[in-house]
Amino acid sequence: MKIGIVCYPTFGGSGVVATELGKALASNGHEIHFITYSQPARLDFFSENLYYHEVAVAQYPLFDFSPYESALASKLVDVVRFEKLDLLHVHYAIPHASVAYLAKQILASYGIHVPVVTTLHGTDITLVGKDKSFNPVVTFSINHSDGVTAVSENLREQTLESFEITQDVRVIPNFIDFSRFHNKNRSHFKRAIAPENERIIIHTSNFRKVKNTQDVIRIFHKINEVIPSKLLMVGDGPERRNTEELARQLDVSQNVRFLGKQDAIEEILSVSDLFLMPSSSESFGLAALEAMACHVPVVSSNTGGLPELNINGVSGFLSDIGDIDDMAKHAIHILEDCDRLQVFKDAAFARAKEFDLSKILPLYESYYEEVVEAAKDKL
Ligand code: GMT
Repeated sequence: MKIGIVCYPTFGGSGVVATELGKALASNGHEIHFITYSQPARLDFFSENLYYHEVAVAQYPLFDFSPYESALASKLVDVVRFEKLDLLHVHYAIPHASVAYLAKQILASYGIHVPVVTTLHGTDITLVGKDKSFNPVVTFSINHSDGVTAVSENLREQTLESFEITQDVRVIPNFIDFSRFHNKNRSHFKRAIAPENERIIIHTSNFRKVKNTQDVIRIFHKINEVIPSKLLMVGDGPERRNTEELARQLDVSQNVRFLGKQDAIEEILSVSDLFLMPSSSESFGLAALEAMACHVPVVSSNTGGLPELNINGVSGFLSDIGDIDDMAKHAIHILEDCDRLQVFKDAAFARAKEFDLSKILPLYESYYEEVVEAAKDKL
């Protein structure tokens, strides 16, 4: 199949899922065309089946806001027409689903009918999409997509509750590529970070408010009172400054390292003993799945789709949002005993195996076929 993929090309989860999906589809023989405003962060290798089309937005003194949507729609029309695509798969509803709808209408005027699949990733529904200023457009473009997927059952339910949806929403969860994410022996790195063999705790995110990065510091502060430990904070974003400040106030900075954005996240996960994810909203929790694939158990909040990934008492623990004491208690329980820690590590890995790319990729492929066939019947 010839598939166009539209996504945010950043380190965010939706862009990562879109890029990894495109790479996997290309390896399976599909021709994949990424259409984005810059090269996706993880689109870092050459494959004969992968194409990248950059969306350039014209600047003009009249524009206070550059008309990205118009530029993207025009690019989609151009790529679909000249590359003869069979399907467009857009990730993150805003603005990609409505732009795809516009492109589809323009293409129809040329006698070209291309079905559109929209994947909902989380904040496009749970935070941004609910805003009155976007709601009618999000509702319309979901209802006028030829196929809609959500990354968890919880996100599907939230979509149906928050919008007047007349369309089926298929759940296809996030996935993990074990050829990249697996436990690597990095003992030299572990020794450098934890010279006294302290436990290594990790958090990775884009440091947005929903990630509750200050709670990570508060939880670590409690753990560190009982268990010799180090905390690695990976990523960057708006909350980083406040989070660093709190680490200083609580006098734990000597045991906390802010590593900034890192490409080889699997290397850092491989030396870690516990992943903290106290988010106030999380449709799936891809970062937690990446940790579990590297044998790292997860102490998380119980929000959104997290209970569908992290099995309470097995791959880690779930607590109410903001319940720092409970999260610290669970973390200490996992970390204080070597044998118990190993049991949790094995269980986290076993759970991650259920989201192996090889299991999830066929779900997308068969969904694409279903959508393309149904669209042909409608003509
Ligand atoms: O949460 C992020 O850091 C990025 C965000 C995004 O929209 O790119 O991730 C969302 O999509 C991921 C992939 O489907 C999910 O695993 C994340 O849980 C989800 N984030 C939220 O819902 C807050």
